[in-house]
Amino acid sequence: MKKALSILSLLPFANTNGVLASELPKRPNVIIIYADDLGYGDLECYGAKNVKTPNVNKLAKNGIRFTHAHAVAATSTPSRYSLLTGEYAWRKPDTDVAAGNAAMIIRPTQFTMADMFKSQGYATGAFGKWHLGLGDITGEQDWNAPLPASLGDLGFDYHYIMAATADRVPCVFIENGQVANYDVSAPIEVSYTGNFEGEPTGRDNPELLYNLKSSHGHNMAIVNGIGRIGYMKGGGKALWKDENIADSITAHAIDFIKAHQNEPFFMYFATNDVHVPRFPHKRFRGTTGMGHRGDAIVQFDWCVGELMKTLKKLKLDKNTLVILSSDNGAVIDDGYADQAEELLDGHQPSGPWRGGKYSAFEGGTAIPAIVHWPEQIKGGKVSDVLISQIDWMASLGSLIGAKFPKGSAIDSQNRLGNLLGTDDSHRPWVVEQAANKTLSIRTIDWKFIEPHNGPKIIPWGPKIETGNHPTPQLYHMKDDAAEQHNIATQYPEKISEFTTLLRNIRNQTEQTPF
Ligand code: NG6
Ligand code: CA
Repeated sequence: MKKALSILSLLPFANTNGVLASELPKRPNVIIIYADDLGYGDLECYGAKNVKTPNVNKLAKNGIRFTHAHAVAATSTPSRYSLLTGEYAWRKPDTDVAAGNAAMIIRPTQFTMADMFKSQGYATGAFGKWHLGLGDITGEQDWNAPLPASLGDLGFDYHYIMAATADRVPCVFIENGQVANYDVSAPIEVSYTGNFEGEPTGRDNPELLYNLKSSHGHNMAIVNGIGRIGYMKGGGKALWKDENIADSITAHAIDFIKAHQNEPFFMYFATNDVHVPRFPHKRFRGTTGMGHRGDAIVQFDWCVGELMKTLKKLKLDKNTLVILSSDNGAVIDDGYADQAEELLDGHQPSGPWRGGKYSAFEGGTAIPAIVHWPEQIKGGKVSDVLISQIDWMASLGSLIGAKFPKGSAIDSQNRLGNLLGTDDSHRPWVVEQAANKTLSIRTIDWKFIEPHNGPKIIPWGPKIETGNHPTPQLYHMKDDAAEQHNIATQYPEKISEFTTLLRNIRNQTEQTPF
């Protein structure tokens, strides 16, 4: 980490000895652009052929594109929990894919990435998909009043978010702890146990699914002609239109940038794209031959372009650190009949990796990651260094000189040099969490998957290999990146080494630097 330190010494908050404040570069703004279910192979700069992503390509060209970056988990809620707290989600109960009426999973007493930026004088904002619960008690939220617990309690000065996912009720935006654009004439009720009298459902009224039909699940409430998970009543003019979600979160994010252009800001910009229901705005429809899924990637790229354009216009582009990534790997059919599979035409959403979203194989957590910061990063670099999103909190914390309260972010290590391209040493190991909570360890050379007795293919819809096997699996990633040849029986000493390492990590109760 030596070289990283030399960069830090240029920065005012790391070392101000003997230098006038006016001579120092300004603290960088930090934007995390967090796509949903965007696979390793979904971007042009990662080899995608059937979709153009010029705005993301430009970030990669002028920044660092990582080829061995990992989300912490193969689904959204645990990945986001870990990114925002620096703690493995599997340490904490109730961090699996959350319902739309889950209580807020990160508790206000926890030190979050937003708290960290706020503690250093940053303005902080969250936009788009949340999926980490709201309010104090699951199922007890009154959506017609300010919520008793929301992102304001987690260090965000401002938020404009979706409570969970676009396929889960309530289908309304939450702005600073209350329903945005609230419609007094249509009080909102939400349930994940039973329907409200007189409300149609996808199951009983398939003729009302005029925008998208489901392929599995998604047959409860109908909003905007699309079946959802969970039941909902009311909402009126506050209900979102899926085709406008990208526009809406982008417009709010741009307003936030403009409002805070004269002070450092941290923005968590989490898109709904390319999660289901994929229903891009009509100006993106048909821009690829891949149907809604491909067009949603173009819509995502457009959002990136709008944010970058705004930064440029305000002359903030040079000193804004942008990190673009995804919360988990790719899925093709995730429950709506959007022809994602039929129209692939050779496109490989997971790139070279086996499996996809949900999976213990690499496709579950191997994700695109790009870091862009013209003031400090020369650009044009492709980095093969092994990194994990678990470290982003400690790394960004070190960049801004934040102090961590004892017991916070215990799994997050400062690997800032990796992110800025000054340190190419691999993380010694990365822990990956599959949807069924199977843990794997990835090193640059090896992949170890702990045993699990479940089915080989997800039994409830998506055609994805789970990675389950009743005995430990071991792959030599240098020769077998596609995890085809399980060589566990040939290397008993490796199996015992990884089993012990995983046990030690599981038992860890405080930060233990490598
Ligand atoms: C699944 C949903 C899927 C998606 C996923 C969570 C069904 C049939 N499938 O249960 O569509 O919402 O949960 O995805 O309901 S995540 O990216 O937010 O983790
Ligand atoms: Ca996701």
